[in-house]
Amino acid sequence: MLEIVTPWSTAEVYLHGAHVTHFQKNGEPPLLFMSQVSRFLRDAPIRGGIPVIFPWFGKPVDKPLQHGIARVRNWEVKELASPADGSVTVKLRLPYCSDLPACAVEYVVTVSRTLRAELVVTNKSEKEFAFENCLHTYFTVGDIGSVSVTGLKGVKYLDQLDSLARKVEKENRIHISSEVDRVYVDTKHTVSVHDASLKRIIRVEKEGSASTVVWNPWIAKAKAMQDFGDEEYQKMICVESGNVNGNAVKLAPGKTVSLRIKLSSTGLKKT
Ligand code: TA6
Repeated sequence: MLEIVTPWSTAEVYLHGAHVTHFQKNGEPPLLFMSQVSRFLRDAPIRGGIPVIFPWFGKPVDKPLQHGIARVRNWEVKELASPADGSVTVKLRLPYCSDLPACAVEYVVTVSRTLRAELVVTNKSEKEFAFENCLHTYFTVGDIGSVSVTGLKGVKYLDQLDSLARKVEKENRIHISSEVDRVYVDTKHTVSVHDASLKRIIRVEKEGSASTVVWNPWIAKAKAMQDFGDEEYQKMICVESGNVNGNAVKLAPGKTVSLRIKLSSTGLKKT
């Protein structure tokens, strides 16, 4: 695990899954949520932080694992850089996987006042490589009941709790009062998490992403997950950025595609 310290923040990145498990600005609560009962096992994903989902999202019938293989493989450090501006950049590489088409997969994490992450995939094969990708980010909130999510009004979504029924977001401010598991499609919008309890607004900016997933497991699913505390649903929300379902990537031979997120936070405006 790499521990990163900058003049403004701290972060942690595990080589297992290229998994960012911690990012915290000095003087603020952690931005990323980590389950207190996460497993740290070779063949299991870490629960919390930013799981790197690649090359599929969810659990296709013909696939052995939920959410792809990248998050349960050991990545290699390709480069560490700490330029004069005080930021720290970590570049990781997914080693060759026999169960993947020939591709080069890199993940670049840049820590400063903000946290930036970029998943870069190059198709090294002779055929089109179709895949899904998603940076499945868990955010810390003070109390899920005092949270609202903006930036998705009018966006179409697939309701994972209703057999992927296609719906349209009607709310300017989405409040969470039960399990929510929605794949918003064809959206490049920045999404904000307004946390009245911690008095902060988290911004999730993205590039190279047409899908945003919003998830909170709520009570029953929280109890059903072994690596997630029964009450932890009150302290987190996932706002995930990627290309899933109908937004899956179709990468021509020799081409490269990037999925980028920039996570930042500011104090709530005094009203
Ligand atoms: O983020 C949406 C989702 O697909 C949910 O359906 C839930 O399964 C979540 O991902 C967590 O998946 P995981 O495999 O990490 O337990």
